[in-house]
Amino acid sequence: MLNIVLFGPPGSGKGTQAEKLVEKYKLVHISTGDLLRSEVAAKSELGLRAKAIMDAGELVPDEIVIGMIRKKLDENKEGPGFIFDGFPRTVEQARELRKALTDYDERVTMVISLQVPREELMKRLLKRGEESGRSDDNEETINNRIDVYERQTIPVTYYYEKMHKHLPVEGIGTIDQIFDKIVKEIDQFESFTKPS
Ligand code: B4P
Repeated sequence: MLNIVLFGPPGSGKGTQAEKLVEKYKLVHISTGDLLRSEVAAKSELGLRAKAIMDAGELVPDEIVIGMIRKKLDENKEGPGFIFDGFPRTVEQARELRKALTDYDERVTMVISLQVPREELMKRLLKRGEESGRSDDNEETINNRIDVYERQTIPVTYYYEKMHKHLPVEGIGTIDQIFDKIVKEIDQFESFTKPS
């Protein structure tokens, strides 16, 4: 299996690039943000709990997110692999992902880590907020989401750096230019790590 974590701050292009990667590599796309938003839309108990947290720009508790991921892995265990988009966002989530994949004799292959400066993130998310009306895409919440990312999510990069799986990619430019850089990283990493 090819298991890719697509990592980066809010607005770095994870969701955007994940869609293109899924098409190219035929992987199963798991976006914890999308899963949570569908719970919110369905007004489920989990969704009602998650909405207030998401609107504040905070992270939903690890056990909720990990439960959702385990369910998705179980439903797709025969597949070609996964794109994890927006997950893991804490070191605890990264450890739990490792455990869950180990249960299927699998592991994270690599982490593509999109690098985008704060001003650009703010610009993109404010634009999306205007176009889509997403309730967490307003200036105050975006600032908090980026702060939360720096505090709670950046440590995940050190976790994967130690395993030599963290691959930074500059996330500035057109969507296609960034996609080409990501594909290059994936193919290069695969050719280095695959037994010949
Ligand atoms: P997410 O849905 O993951 O939201 P996001 O971080 O904003 O990323 P997204 O993928 O949607 O945006 P993208 O960068 O592609 O999370 C939302 C909330 O859910 C979190 O705040 C948290 O509360 C909760 N949550 C999710 N996962 C969790 C977890 N694991 N643990 C706990 N809580 C969790 O795109 C942004 C915009 O930029 C788009 O409009 C796009 O068109 C544009 N864009 C993309 N690439 C561009 C480019 N190259 N140039 C210009 N614009 C570009």
